[in-house]
Formats: sequence, C-alpha cells, structure tokens
Amino acid sequence: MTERIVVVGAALLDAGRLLAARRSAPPELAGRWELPGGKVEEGEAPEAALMRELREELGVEAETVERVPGEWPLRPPYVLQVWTARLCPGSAAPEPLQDHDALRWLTPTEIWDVDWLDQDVPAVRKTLPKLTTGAH
Ligand code: 9L3
Ligand code: MG
Repeated sequence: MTERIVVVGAALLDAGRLLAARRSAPPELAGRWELPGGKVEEGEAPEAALMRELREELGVEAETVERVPGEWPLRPPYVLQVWTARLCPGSAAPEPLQDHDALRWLTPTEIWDVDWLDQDVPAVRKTLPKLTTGAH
C-alpha cells in the first residue's frame, strides 16, 4: 500500500496580486518559485497545516478562502493541494524567513514572469481566474 502525503500550498492573494516565493532549498528546487506551504503533519487538518506553514515560512497570520479544485502529483508519495488565502487584518507583511530567499507579489500580467516549479504550474494556472476577477 502506498502512503499518500498531502502537501498544502497557498495562493495568497492581496489587492489582485498573487504571492510567489522563491525556494532556497533543497538544491534541486532552489531558485524555483512556488506557492508557499508544506507537508501536512499526522493528525493535522490541511487548512490548519497551511496556516502553520505560512506563519513559519513567512511570519504572517493568514486565513484560507477556498480550495482550488484539483490535486497535483509531486514526488511520490506527495500530492499538492492548494487553497486561496488572504492575510488577516493586522498581519505582518510576508518575509522570506525560512526555505525562501525572495518573495514577489505578482499581478495577473506578471504571473508567468517567474520560473515556477513544474509541479506548481497547473495549480497556478487554475488560480489565475481568481486573480483576474479580483475575487478572494
Ligand atoms: N512542493 C511543491 N510545491 C509547493 C510546495 C509548498 C511544496 N507549492 C514540494 C517541494 C517538496 C515537498 O513538496 O519536495 C515538500 O514541501 P516543503 O515541506 O519542503 O515545503
Ligand atoms: Mg515549505
């Protein structure tokens, strides 16, 4: 039986822009851009995991808005699930505290200016309509 481990990613939206984070590790992923997040821990709800990851990695308080439908394969046994999210009122601005060395808020026309991880591309594509309609 193959164990399946969910990795959660955030499409963090603010003022019609999407936050992209550049990974600093591991070496094979460093320099590529991703939707920030990480592995769901045992017994943890996916949305709680995402809030925890955003706090640890970016120093922000955020809340999920809705699941981006779909699930994308990562290196087995991992699969990627994505939620749109927004900063809570009073949250600090995101900073690359851990695992990232740069952040960018991308407008819809800038979305493909960064070198997204291959595995994040379908999720980013699916998130794009939520940006252009301003719904978040
Ligand atoms: N991963 C891919 N896309 C993402 C995220 C958050 C993670 N948007 C991949 C990279 C790692 C694995 O999932 O191989 C676990 O992620 P992390 O815990 O290193 O962030
Ligand atoms: Mg991570």
